[in-house]
Amino acid sequence: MKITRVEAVPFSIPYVKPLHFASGEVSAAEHVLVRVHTDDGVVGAAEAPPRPFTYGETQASIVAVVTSIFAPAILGLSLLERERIHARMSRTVGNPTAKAAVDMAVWDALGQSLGHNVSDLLGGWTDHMRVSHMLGFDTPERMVEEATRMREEHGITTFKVKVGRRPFSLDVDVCRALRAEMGDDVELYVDGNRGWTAEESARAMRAMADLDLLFAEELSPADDVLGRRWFVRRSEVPVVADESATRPGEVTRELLGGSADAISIKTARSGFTEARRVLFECEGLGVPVIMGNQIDGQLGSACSVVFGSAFEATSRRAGELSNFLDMSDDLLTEPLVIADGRLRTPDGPGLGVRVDEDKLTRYRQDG
Ligand code: MUC
Ligand code: MG
Repeated sequence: MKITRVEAVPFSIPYVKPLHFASGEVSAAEHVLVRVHTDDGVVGAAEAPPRPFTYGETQASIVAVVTSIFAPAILGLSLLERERIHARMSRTVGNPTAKAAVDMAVWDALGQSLGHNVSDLLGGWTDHMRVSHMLGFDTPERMVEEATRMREEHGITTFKVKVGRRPFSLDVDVCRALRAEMGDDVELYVDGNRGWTAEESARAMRAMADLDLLFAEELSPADDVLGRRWFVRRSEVPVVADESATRPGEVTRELLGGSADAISIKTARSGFTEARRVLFECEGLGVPVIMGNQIDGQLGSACSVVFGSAFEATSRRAGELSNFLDMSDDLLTEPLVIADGRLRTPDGPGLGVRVDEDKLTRYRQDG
């Protein structure tokens, strides 16, 4: 079970429907496939989605840090030494999605070597998650249309609505239209990606006070510490920290400083090893968690459901697992299927999914 090689393969798959939100937009999945090889021929895989507007990483920076720093740091270690692998990568600051992909590829290889699914190794709570679909910026009519299609085709009844940056009256109109057209049974929450000021956040939430929103995520800038506390004290709706709480230390600061009531856990930026730390910290403090999405492809979404279904606290709420539906294609041999509003945890050893080599050849960008 010794690590002999770590690969970082950049690939690009176009989106059929680009996603727009307050901090940026994504029109192609320009991700990096990370593969960890062992001396007994096992290959673990995970994907890193570069999000420069959130973490400063690019596709080229992920390839560079994985191949020039992380690979030499972990070669020769056993798959069982996951804490040592984590510690060696932690010597380098930042680069969260690059570290996470290496970590999850190691877990995938470990699961395959032991003949167990990673979800069972992590916690084995359940075999599926309810799915929440993220609605990007558009007109109220088109956002209602997309939500209706997601409910009809996939049974999804929980929606995260992107808000912020554009005039907040438009976002209020969107949420009002969704509640009116979709009815009282659907779950709605909003994510501002830091696009409003604290005062705008308060005004927008007052204007939507009758819409029974579940959560309000990252509405104002992460650095406006006092503004965020001011808003949290006034908000009737629980406030979720996403970009402001990407690591255990930041989670502590946000929660104990009174700037958040709940935490978004993203395997794409925490891997499984650090996502566990965030989860257990939140459980210890009695704080709700949501499985978030880093605009992942199917491999990344498989990682989210593997982790989310492993624990009671992460599977209690719908997880954001459906962005891959907007992509024109993907890398897996067996596509993930969302039906009856649920995504099943893939069966089988490791992550339970495999990369299709022909597809990788078609989409890889390194020659
Ligand atoms: C989300 O929850 O914010 C968009 C930007 C980002 O960092 O993640 C996505 C989704
Ligand atoms: Mg968010």
